[in-house]
Amino acid sequence: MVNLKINGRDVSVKEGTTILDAAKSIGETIPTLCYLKDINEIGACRVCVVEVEGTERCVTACNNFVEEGMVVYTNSRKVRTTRKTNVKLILSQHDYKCGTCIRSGNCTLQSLANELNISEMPYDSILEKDNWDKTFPLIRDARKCIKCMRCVQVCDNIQGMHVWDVVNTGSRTTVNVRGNHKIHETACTLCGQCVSSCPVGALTERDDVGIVLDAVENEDIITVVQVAPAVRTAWGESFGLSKDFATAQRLVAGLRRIGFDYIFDTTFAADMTIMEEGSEFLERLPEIKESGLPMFTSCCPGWVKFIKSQFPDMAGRLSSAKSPQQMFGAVTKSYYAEKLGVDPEKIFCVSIMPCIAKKDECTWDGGKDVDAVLTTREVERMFKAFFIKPEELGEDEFDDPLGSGTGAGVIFGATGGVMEAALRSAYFLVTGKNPEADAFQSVRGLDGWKEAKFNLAGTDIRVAVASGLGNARRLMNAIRNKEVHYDFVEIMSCPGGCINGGGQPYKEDASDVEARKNVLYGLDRHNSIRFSHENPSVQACYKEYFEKPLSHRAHELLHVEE
Ligand code: HC1
Ligand code: SF4
Repeated sequence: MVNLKINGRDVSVKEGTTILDAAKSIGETIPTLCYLKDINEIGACRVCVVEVEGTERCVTACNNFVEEGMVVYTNSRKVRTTRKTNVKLILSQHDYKCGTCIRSGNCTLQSLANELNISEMPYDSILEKDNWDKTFPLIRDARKCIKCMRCVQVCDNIQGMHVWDVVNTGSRTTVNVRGNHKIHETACTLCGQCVSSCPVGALTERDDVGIVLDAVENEDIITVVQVAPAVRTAWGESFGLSKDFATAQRLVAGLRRIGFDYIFDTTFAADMTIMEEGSEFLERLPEIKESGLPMFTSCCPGWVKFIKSQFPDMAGRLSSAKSPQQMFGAVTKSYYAEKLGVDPEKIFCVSIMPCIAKKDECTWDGGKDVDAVLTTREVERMFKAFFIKPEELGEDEFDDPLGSGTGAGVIFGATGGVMEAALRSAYFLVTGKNPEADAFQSVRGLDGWKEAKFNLAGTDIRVAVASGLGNARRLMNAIRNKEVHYDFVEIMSCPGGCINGGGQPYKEDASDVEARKNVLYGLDRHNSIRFSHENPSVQACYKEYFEKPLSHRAHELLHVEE
């Protein structure tokens, strides 16, 4: 153990502990800006400076380690002055138009400037030119980038995509797309993990609230909105609501106030996906066993973009089933339009997703199924624009019949959920009997790469589940090198799955993701129906319209062309 003093208090911590963590262990706050635990610990912003007795200059606390007998001050006059100057210098390269910034209210730099009582700026601003293509789903505003390097590190080290880099030299040094390419020329998967880690408003999603509200206000248009599984577990965070209070039903009540005509649940379509994908898996199983190569899930658009650009030779092993988002749009504009007796052209289908890549997915293959995608964060902005006070909302039910989903559909939002839901129904399809609902729970949990083996009526099924694209690449290379053999593989591009999607509220730390996961498994546990094949609305949809999974009509509307 190492013994030191922080702000006059004795501290004893393990060797190799940073000054930042040592201070934290006794409840002393050192502010940070560029720091991201285990991902970006480079002291670039110099906001976490502290004074160490015997050293002339302040040192950064995030990447300097404790030493025996050290005497540290985290908020001395010298520290405050240095820290304030450092933040002012950062502000001088930042377009601090907070009144018009999407991040206003949850921007780390804005909070810091307030906390440090910075009320005037002695330095002239030097801003970069902004020439980003604003039609792209991921927006970078060069005038707001503070060169903290978080996006570079997350994209390099967690996602392994290497989209961002330090570019230019000298005073023109900045962060931008590697090699000064245009973003659409890169393999960016739109996972949005860089956006989630940006501490300011330099990286955001394209804001589509305007086109959605135009549709809502147009009386000739029927607006149908679907809510993704993972949104229900996170939407209340930015309003400071507890998980128990911020239910899907309260979100529905808020959406109704905005004026959507029909409010449905993507979980319904997740159950449809299981029917199609589960049946497809069983149909392909003989070939899977023969080739020794698995079928991959296809519901995560970041992953689909990834496999197509990084492992194109394996893209044919994706399930042909559309994602729940796209299936929902297709069912709405066929089966449901027919039920309503309206022209599908009059329906404007909106999705609320925890994801930025879904904004891209809805434009694939002709882009007819879904018309606009809003992230969970955009819903927050929409509620604020309508002066909706979520803490005063009552609960309202989803509309029928596309508004009911099973526990199996809800867990889609967490890594392993699609696999577990698919196995529950595959077991039924093979044996005619339901398994125990929790029989496949070993694929749960936030580990980046999980594997399991189950017996389906005498056949061993080897499955793997990965989340985070760095893990996905390792898994794919292992499959390619024949180091591992699986029959069915689920991959989600965001670590932990959609609960940690790039469109979710900004999180404090990893425990937020764990809490979101627990909500989804709780909803599954308490749902009276836990098998996709038992969803009465799905059963009716097949009976009245699609006949059976993998029927001709199902292939036409619920699968992508192979
Ligand atoms: Fe997801 Fe999916 S689970 S991809 O994460 O298959 O975004 O929530 O809606 O489509 O259902 C996202 C979540 C979501 C789809 C489903
Ligand atoms: Fe990298 Fe994902 Fe950001 Fe694209 S969206 S730059 S892949 S982290």
